Amino acid sequence: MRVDPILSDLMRELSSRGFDLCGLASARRHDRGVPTPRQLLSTAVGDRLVVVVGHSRGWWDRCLDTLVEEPALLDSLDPIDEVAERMVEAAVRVSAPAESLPDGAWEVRYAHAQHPPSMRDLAAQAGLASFGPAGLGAHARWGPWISFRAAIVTTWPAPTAGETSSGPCEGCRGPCGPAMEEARRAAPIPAGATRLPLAGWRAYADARAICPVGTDARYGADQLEYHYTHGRDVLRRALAQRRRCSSKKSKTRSSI
Ligand code: B12
Repeated sequence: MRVDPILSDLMRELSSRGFDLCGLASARRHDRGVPTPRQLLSTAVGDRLVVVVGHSRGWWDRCLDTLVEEPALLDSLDPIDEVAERMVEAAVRVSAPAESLPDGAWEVRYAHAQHPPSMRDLAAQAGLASFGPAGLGAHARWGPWISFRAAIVTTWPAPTAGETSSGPCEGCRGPCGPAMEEARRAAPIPAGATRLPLAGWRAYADARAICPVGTDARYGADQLEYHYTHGRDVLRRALAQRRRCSSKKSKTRSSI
């Protein structure tokens, strides 16, 4: 079986769903640094190629579109995580039908799962982000306004070496470090936390916004608040706004 056509199809399918920040990494290299439940491979198998799935600001609109089409998703535990899962699964299904793969199916590991892989490690390996003094990943074009959603563990051999792009944080002693320290002082993160302290989220967001790279790619107000708080009310507000915009557009169209 030839890897390249399926891989290009997969990248295209991911990109058509708004995942505009994808790359390749090695499962074995990831596993070296992380504890067992978060590892991608069992010790019995050789190294495998991992497709790292992330996005910049634009993906939010795709999510809202999906939620408008399927409002029942709003009742799920975390609607945005649910949309991410549906999109990644659809991309895999369309580009790599199970019957074309040896040794059974691929495994998709989500960034939001209970024992997630280290998306920071995978993003660095894939050359998608460099890490600055605050530990935030930043991309040359989008700065820190990027998120990582999933790792698709394929049955293909891993790339022999990781990407070597230096990224925008290389040599930067930028303002994010002190700003993030300030946020951590103002709203300390308790050990084992799975959410940021709600009262302090703006300080963490400010530490991201202080980065001079990708300022035109910052998340919009609702997107930002949701990323930091996961508030369902934020999502409802964003959807209401979207409906208002589309009804205004259709009124304008009908009056032309
Ligand atoms: C759990 C988690 C958290 C916990 C962190 C607990 C802690 N010990 O700090 C909470 C909810 C508090 C949190 C907060 C934030 N997180 Co967080 N977090 C995750 C998540 C879902 C899992 C991490 C994990 O267990 N990985 C598995 C282990 C093996 O890998 P690891 O990389 O060693 O994991 C450690 C670090 O990643 C650290 N951590 C988690 N988030 C962040 C963010 C920063 C800036 C730093 C320095 C460290 C850090 O916590 C992990 C456990 O110690 C990841 C997604 C993922 N799967 O990687 C996102 C992720 C790492 N977080 C992210 C972000 C943006 C943040 C915040 C800046 C804002 C936010 N949206 O909440 C803050 C900053 C907090 C900080 N430490 O300064 C992004 C980073 C993207 C980027 N551009 O760099 C990720 C990749 C999520 C995503 N969808 O993109 N996070």
